[in-house]
Amino acid sequence: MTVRFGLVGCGVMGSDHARILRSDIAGAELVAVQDKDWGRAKRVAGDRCRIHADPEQLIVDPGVDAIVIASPDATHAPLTLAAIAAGKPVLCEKPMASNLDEARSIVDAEIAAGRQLVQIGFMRRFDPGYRAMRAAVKAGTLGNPLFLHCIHRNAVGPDYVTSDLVLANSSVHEIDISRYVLGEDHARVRVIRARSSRKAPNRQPLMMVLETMSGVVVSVEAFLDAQYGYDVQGELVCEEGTLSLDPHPPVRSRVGGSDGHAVETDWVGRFADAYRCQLRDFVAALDGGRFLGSSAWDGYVASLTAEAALRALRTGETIAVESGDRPAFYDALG
Ligand code: ISE
Repeated sequence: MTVRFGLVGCGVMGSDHARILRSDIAGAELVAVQDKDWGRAKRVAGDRCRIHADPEQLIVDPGVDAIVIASPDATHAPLTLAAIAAGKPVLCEKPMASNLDEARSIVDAEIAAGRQLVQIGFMRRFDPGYRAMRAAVKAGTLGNPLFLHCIHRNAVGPDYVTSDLVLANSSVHEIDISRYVLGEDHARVRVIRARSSRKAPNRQPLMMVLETMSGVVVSVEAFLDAQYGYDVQGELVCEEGTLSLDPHPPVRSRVGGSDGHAVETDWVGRFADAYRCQLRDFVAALDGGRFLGSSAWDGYVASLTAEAALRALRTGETIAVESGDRPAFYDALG
């Protein structure tokens, strides 16, 4: 079976998804693209696929079987709803929605459609390190988990990103991956601001602290302006030992008086394998398999928790996370 893909958004992530679909995924073909910048769409399309001026047109194109959404965040929810209405499976970049009403409407629309159509691009669920952590928690090999420490540093964040947006755009990854690794929801959240770096006076590095229902403490440093590179670290501390992500590339260099590993410049390099596996498994799910990534419900809970974190940031208080019961539709998906 060949799945014919339509891609909405040809920026950094969209062009990487296009590259992966073309070079790494058996059973996938990129047949149509859309971007509000025609020149950018043309560069990604090459001479091998159709270009649509309008994303909704691409979604209903009868020659397109499945959609990848990598357009700006504010468009994610309306386009995901359009894909559900067209009955087409959709892999949508995070965050799933810009507000909770939108997020809930996606969950409701998918349930009404009666089958799973939505996967959210929380690609870290396909990273082998986080997978190993989840497996250890499930099997209890190191005893009960006590802490999950996360570090999320970008080299240089864009100017428009405020401290608020850091939570919705970056820390939302840790919100999702913590639920994935620990297998449970969060109960409450607080956020502490560090002083601003002189390199980025318009925002503050943040420390988010989440507590899970069973009392595991999750610490998340979110620092967009670390200068030296893109650095995601994680350590799971259990009763009988710890597991840490190994963020290093496979080679180590000795050069110019130093001995060590290069640091990636951004998430595309750091999570290259995860992005590839995410698309490979998405295609496998469309070919009769099971969706292994974040569901629309996971996307909704991530948005809800990010909103609670935002309130915690603004008020300085500890805020309860009240996601409510997972609909039976999602329980049945496993
Ligand atoms: C970016 O939008 C991403 O999705 C990356 O995965 C994340 O690490 C980065 O902080 C975000 O800005």
